[in-house]
Amino acid sequence: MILPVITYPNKQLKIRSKEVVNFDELLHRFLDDMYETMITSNGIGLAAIQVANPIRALILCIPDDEGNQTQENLLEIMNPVIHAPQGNVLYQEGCLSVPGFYEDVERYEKLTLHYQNRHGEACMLEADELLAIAIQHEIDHLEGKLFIEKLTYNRRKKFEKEYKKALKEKK
Ligand code: Y12
Ligand code: CO
Repeated sequence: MILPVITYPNKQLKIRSKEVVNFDELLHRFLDDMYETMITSNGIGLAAIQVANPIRALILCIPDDEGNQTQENLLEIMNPVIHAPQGNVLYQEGCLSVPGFYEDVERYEKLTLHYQNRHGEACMLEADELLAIAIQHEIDHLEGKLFIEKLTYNRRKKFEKEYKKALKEKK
């Protein structure tokens, strides 16, 4: 089932999501719906709060070298914790909850991630490049933060003006 994606400035995006405790059929069905929603929307990452569920769950599907998003590359991540972040990198980010806006954001270059999979099993991965950036972007959603909050004052002002104008034109 495709779920509606909440967009800025919806206040739900500011909620700090709660730990996942039940790794049951309901969670599995929800993760499947998140995947369908993300792929249909041309996304590479989605946090549960973006579809109005305030739990610490996110999914990522980074395209391979040919640009294909295969289900083999799907990561389902519950209760993530970042360890040993290293370096810094700038990357132009976009978000399904802030449609039509892309801006450079600074992130850690590499990190280790501890998390649980859909069965509640403890997992660990080492991430760099786009995966490391996407993990940080999605974990920020779990904290109720959007990438636009990392912009400088002037860039944020420019964003608010452009975004409001785009919203008006959509109506
Ligand atoms: C690097 C930067 C950000 C992330 C987080 C995941 N972000 C996305 O998946 C963004 C997807 C996105 C898709 C859009 O739709 C189309 O391109 C058709 C889009 O378009 C519009 O808003 C018009 C914007 C964002 C991971 C890694
Ligand atoms: Co996002």
